[in-house]
Amino acid sequence: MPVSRILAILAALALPFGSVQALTWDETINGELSGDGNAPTLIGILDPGVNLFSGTMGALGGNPPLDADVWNFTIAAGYYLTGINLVDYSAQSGSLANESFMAIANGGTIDFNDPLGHLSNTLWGYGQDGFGNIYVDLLALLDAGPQFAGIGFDGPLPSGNYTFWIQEGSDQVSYGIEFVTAPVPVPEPGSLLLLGVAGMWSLRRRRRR
Ligand SMILES: [Ca+2]
Ligand SMILES: [Ca+2]
Repeated sequence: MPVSRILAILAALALPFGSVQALTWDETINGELSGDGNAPTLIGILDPGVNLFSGTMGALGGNPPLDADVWNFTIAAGYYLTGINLVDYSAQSGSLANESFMAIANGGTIDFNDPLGHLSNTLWGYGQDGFGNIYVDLLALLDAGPQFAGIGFDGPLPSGNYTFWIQEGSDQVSYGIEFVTAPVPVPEPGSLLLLGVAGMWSLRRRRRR
């Protein structure tokens, strides 16, 4: 078989894996996500790559009952959460001025009434980037928070169990949010070698003294 043919087959095989959408929760198919911070919808371990959550929350005109969506998920050992990306956000009223709320907590529950225990929380929606555009990097917004008290965190979220809560108070909002996981990189042999050389260097310096 010519090399070009083998390469073509390899490329065809690799393509579906490169564009694969892992776990998906669509409220119209998989059911309404929980509205109870003490009993979130249990998602389980997120798949490697993109995990899409889509649904609606709030209520038209802000008339109660307001739909909250809360889900619990686990980042597997050896992985971390590298992104929470907003891929869809539209208000039923057509308003472009909406600001919704989101919060994340460690563990199996999230307290709706006490933000002190939240890992982070903040407003999100239209206009968050200051130019009238949707600010799509929700993880960066949470990283920059908490906006309303809470613990705070830096960088990608490590493996563990988390509960995520989104809430809209004045409209009905349709959303699509991607949770992206990736393997925690292991040091490359080259950098290990460098560390080894650096270690020997410091040892030599110490011995010389
Ligand atoms: Ca919902
Ligand atoms: Ca709900």
